[in-house]
Amino acid sequence: MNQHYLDMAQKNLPPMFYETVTTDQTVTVEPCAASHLGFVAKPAGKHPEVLTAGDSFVLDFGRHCVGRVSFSVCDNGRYLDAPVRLRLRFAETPYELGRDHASYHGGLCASWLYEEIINVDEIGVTALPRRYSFRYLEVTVVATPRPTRLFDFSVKCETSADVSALKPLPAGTDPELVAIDRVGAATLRDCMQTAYEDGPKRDRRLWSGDLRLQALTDQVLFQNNMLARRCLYLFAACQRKGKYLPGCLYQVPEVTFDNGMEIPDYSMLWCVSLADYYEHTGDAETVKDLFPVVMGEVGLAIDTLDKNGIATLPAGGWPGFIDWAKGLEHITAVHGVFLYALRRLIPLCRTIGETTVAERWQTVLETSTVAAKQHLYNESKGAFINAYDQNQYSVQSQVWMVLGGVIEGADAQRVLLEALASRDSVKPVTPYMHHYLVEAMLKAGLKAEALSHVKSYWGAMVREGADTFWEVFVPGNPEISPYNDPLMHSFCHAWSCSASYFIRKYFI
Ligand code: RAM
Repeated sequence: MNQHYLDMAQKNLPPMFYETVTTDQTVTVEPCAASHLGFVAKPAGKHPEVLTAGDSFVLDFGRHCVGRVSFSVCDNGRYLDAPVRLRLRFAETPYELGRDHASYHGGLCASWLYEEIINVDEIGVTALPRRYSFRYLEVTVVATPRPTRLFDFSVKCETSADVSALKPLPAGTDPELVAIDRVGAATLRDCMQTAYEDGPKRDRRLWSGDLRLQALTDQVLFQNNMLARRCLYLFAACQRKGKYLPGCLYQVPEVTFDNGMEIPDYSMLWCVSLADYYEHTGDAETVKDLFPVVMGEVGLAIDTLDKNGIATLPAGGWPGFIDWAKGLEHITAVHGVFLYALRRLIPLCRTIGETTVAERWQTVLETSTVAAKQHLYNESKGAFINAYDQNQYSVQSQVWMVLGGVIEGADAQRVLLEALASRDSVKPVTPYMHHYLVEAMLKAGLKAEALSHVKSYWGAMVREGADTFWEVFVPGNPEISPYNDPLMHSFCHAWSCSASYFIRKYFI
């Protein structure tokens, strides 16, 4: 670990902001075939104050919250004759309460699902030690010595986003965009903790691919440059020789990461985040300080180009991420990410006086762009394919070839629109990949299509009642899940917040 980078990360630990949200309102959770996730919440008035064993209610805090919960207990005596035992389930969506946790059949550990049995020993205020990410709280009285009163439920919300910095959209903005932006901002706010977390429910971790979209969107929302700088330094501290940056890291008990994890496209996007950061802040000092890490990451990508000049994927690590679409082949898209990064990093080199590096990378960019046209484009199909794998045809490959600058203008428009319309192509499943689809549309000059995609894709989640944007969303296909069970999904997932970026940067 690089101690200087760790120290810089520590110096940039941002202040936290707190807000208390209280409620006495409840909902009932009901199956609803018309809703995407299959369950809806219906208002059901105030919660009962006096409860006995077996009683249960679902509190609605009225908004998505990330924080610590407290409540009061009393049974009209001066002491509890025996502990009050409660079962608590927290949920970001009605769906998570509609599902019985025992039916969970996914791959990730079930302990991510919020479920607590707590025993209250004394009357007065009970404060729960864990941080939860939720809107709904189901309370069930498992056992109580006498009829018990439960009241004053509150949550102290935590975020490193200064919500007072958030500017309202101009009067007259399309109300649909206002609604999408509001949900985007709530998503980012609740993922902004001591780092940009991917999801405060799960994984509660800093991922470099997510970081890129969070920091970019933060530039148009809360402008927490300190948090962006901290996250750049956290990854820099984790650089290893001969390997790409770990895709994610943990902050506690100390900064650490999984040694087996390297993700080539995420590594390139970490470098792009530094370029984004510089363009927004003009902070050349940070760029110079972190530039050796960029040199190492880009140098590794260049050194491992194959004989055709195409990116190779690390053996043993992740074969690239790109998207969670099942069976997705990565090489063409990863090569596109590499070119995209070079295009952003060459000007960055020049601004800090690294002109020789800039020239060297410019030559690589040119030869690697030609290589992509020669080896990854299929003339008879008129599209990019994964020529190194099974010739898979995907939207993901077209998007990254457009963003990498391999194809431009009317040709770029054609490959994108044809892949989207095709019945044979692999389609994006995450809002993360949809971000890059919209970015590619904008680059190709498809501004009207980009706007209508933001409205139809992110807007569909809003129409489904989302308070925050979801980790995975395929309209009409709620069962799609990288973890083999949507119950594990994070429903406040940072990489989904970037609709706000597009709205504020391009559509108002
Ligand atoms: C998941 C998380 C995270 C993402 C990785 C690749 O575990 O959702 O956001 O970056 O996958």
